[in-house]
Amino acid sequence: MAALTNAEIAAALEEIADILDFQGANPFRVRAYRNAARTVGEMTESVADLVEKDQGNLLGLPGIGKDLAEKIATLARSGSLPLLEELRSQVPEGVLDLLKVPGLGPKRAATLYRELGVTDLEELRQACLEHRVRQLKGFGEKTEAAILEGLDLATQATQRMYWAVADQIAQSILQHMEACKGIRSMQFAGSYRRGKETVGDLDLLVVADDATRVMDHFGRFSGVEKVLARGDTKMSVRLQIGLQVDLRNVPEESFGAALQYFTGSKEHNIVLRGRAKERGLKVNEYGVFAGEKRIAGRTEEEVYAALGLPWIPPELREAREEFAWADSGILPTLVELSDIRGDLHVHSTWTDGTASIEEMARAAKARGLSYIAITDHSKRVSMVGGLDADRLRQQWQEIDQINRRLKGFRILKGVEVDILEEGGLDLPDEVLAEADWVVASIHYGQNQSREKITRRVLEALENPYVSCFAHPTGRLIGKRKPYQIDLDAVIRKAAELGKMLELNAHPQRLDLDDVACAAAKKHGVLVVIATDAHSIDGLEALRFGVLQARRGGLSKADVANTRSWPELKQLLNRRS
Ligand code: DGT
Ligand code: CA
Ligand code: CA
Ligand code: ZN
Repeated sequence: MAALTNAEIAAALEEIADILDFQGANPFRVRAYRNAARTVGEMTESVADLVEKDQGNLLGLPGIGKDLAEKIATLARSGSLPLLEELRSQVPEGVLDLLKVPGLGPKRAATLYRELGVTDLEELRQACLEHRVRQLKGFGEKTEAAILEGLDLATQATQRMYWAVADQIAQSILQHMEACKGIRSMQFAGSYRRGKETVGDLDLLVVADDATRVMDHFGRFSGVEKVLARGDTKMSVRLQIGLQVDLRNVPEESFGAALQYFTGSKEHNIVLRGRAKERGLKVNEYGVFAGEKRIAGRTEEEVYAALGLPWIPPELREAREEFAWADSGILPTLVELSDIRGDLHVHSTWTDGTASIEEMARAAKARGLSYIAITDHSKRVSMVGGLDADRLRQQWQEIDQINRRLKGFRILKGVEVDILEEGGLDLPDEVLAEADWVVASIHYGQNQSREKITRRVLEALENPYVSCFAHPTGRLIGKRKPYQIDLDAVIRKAAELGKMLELNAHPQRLDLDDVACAAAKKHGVLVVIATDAHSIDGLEALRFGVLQARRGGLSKADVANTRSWPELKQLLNRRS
């Protein structure tokens, strides 16, 4: 039996934290499980493999002591954990979904459960609509309205999965399926292949002579909780982690057509069908047909060519501009991970990171990068020990020393300076002037009006020492809505002043999103793909950012950090 993936282990740890939280357990205990979930979730090496080699390996991970190491090892080996089973039996199914409603902490969720008997999101919606929530002590009309609004986000979050998590699952399914004899081709389609920031379900296509054997093998994948449906060529399962996976066995001569069809998007396919019709052709998941005759279908290239089109990268298939581009021969060559030369948003143990500056630098170098900017928080973020001018200058001295030791790599002296609630930056200009790279961002006053937030940001961009505006909308996918901001005005200002905008690559942020990336490109604003890594494994996020940039149609030239540092520096503050 295959071992659990990191994503599955992280989900189990997160669930323990949720239940403990809900039960009002000691916050430190809850925090320990959440931190462990984050550590495991961000790791690139398989925890199950680590455990198999030597359980002691786990003790070297940040925030994982003896007790947690044992629990993680049990999970990784057996796929379950007595503590989790025990906790699950103590709360009704569905009640934990309540915690996914933004602004609904464990205490309030527990009150709703205790006082109103609410056990899932639908019942909570009913309770809000019937105004029963506002009658509870400590809730009120405003809270009820906020919960109702948050419910939409929460419902989404229970149904869709972050791309990064879906990717871990998809890769372990592929690995499992590779052991099955007689599979000639195999590929995931759907939103996963298009690189959407969240994935509703996974769609796997195979070409094999013996569909029965393939489906039997598929059913033995360790993560399968339930077989939902099974026919001659199609099978659907639900995984324990909550994701559905559809598997289809298709004829070899139709593989390209099926791949095209099931990759979607639906909107892209509708346009494609229309174009086929104009040419007197028909296109479906079996091929392109002229009357009864199949004229294409084996490969995607063939399918697109039969319709007079070049092959279109899956990330662009959203019925936006891809057809217009294809027709005028200007489909962009999309940026690739290997184009990226440096990471310009990285934290260290000087604030809330878990690795030292030198460790982060060496890890980035090992990944093939040639520079990073250390951008720890400024003092306003007091919770994590944000840096004042003195500490920042001390940090820069340390960076000078490390730079002398490192060959073929450069650590830039940076800072993530907070844009203050009432406007202005958290550090004086004369300090910012000494930095190589200044990232400005908003952590406080996120509930202000659109005018106010936009004004704060435009002012920050006016500062001559600010290089880049980070995670521009502040959203957390499925968890926190973007703050009110006039992104168009921000993009225009950035274009005018030669400032850059960040595409924060963290899988829960991906901020800017694909549409905003395209808008930045249109205005000639350079996008910086940066990880905001708080740990060595956090550097992995670069590839999620690249995928989002590709969805926005960005080429190598549109992404600032595909350049060497000296080249990039020359473009900073260059007015259009
Ligand atoms: P998801 O799973 O919600 O993240 O999004 P998709 O895009 O993976 O959607 P899914 O799994 O329902 O279907 C996979 C692809 O199959 C979809 O992108 C396009 C194609 N498809 C499914 N249903 C239809 C349909 O009714 N019409 C057309 N033209 N294509 C469809
Ligand atoms: Ca899908
Ligand atoms: Ca599907
Ligand atoms: Zn940061």
